[in-house]
Amino acid sequence: MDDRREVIITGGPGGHGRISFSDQGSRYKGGPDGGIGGMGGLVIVTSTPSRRDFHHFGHVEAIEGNPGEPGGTNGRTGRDGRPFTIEVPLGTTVVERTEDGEDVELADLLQPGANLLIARGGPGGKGNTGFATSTNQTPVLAEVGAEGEERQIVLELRLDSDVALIGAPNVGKSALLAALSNARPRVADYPFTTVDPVHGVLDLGDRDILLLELPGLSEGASGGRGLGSAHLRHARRAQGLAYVLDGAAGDVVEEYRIVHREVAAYGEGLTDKPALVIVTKADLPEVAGGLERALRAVRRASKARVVGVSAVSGDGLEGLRSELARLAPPRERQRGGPQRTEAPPVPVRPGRVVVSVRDGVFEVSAPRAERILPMVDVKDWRARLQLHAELGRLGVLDALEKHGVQTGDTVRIGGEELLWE
Ligand SMILES: Nc1nc2c(ncn2[C@@H]2O[C@H](COP(=O)(O)OP(=O)(O)OP(=O)(O)O)[C@@H](O)[C@H]2O)c(=O)[nH]1
Ligand SMILES: [Mg+2]
Repeated sequence: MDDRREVIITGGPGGHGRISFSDQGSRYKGGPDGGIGGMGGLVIVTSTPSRRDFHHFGHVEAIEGNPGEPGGTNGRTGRDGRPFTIEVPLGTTVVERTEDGEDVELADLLQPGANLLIARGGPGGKGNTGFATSTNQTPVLAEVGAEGEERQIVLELRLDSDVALIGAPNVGKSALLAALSNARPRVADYPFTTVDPVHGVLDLGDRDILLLELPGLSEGASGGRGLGSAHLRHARRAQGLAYVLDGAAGDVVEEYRIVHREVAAYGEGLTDKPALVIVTKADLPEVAGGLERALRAVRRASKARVVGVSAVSGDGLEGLRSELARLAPPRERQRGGPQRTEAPPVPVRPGRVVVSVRDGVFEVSAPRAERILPMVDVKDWRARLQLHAELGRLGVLDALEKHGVQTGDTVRIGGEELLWE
């Protein structure tokens, strides 16, 4: 099951501003009329029952919103980029990994159509109209659109359930699920038969309980090896945990300890959930004999309620049903219409001008200037002059002079290189 993804999500880039004059026939005649670029498109994550996991992402590791359209002539603003929607299965938790490596939960998408605005698009660039001043009636400068918000995102599917069945491989979880519910999972005499979590509905007469069998946990799984502990994410929405132990495996107390240790190592409060322990395969003669003693020992070790059952003979299943009912009392599920949420705005890079000199090259960080440079026609002396004046207004010249820039030096602003004149 493809139940976890790391993706970089970026809002659409803004459209570029336009350089244009009202009298197209003769260059620079008439007033400037180049419009502003459109806003980049939003990126939205929405949950839908039509998706079961994230396999439809394929190999995608980065998702970018639609770009805004460039500004037009006649002062027309470019069209905004259309919102882009990412579909995820119900039960997806959206987590942002911040720059300092912290994980922040942005939303839990449980309802069909619940959505999260995850990345806003960048604003469009100014057209040359925006550079007109009383002394410059023929501006030939414009800006490129700004980048959209960028976030490093972890999408994690956490399946819904009332009770999660947890245990070592091959202990009889699937056989138990089949005996209790409408589910018909594969039961086989080898470990890791169940590779994906399996749902089953247990009908209590007056209500249903949603059971979820997790694939077998193996010792040391939480150490990152194997898939064992990754599946525990699907226990996070459960009200209670049912530990399934193989009565025929020998030391059931040790078996309980191993599984419980894995659950504790996963963390996230799983061990704070109410728990029930089930010792199964009680039909086997070697189990039946010592069953009462085994149940007592596990009760002492786990401090939980403990039942002995057999999926084969059906012994103890009635009692187990009432224990499960008690473990998962009726609860209010989140209801109502689709929820809409918005991720907090990503802080914008401060507009400050910073110059650093490396290997004789003057590196300039100046967000405003960086957006003008790619649009400059360096073969046009007017454009070069106007750029110079604009760099003065933006404080870039002062900063460069402070660092001792001289004619002939290389200056890098954003991705663009200039020979200083
Ligand atoms: N005698 C007896 N055998 C059982 C019982 N429950 C399960 N088994 C047997 O134990 C083996 C494993 O059963 P499964 O239900 O597949 O075990 P599981 O825990 O789901 O295994 P994985 O999905 O591989 O982790 C099978 O051979 C079953 O027939 C039981 O109550 N009594
Ligand atoms: Mg199984």
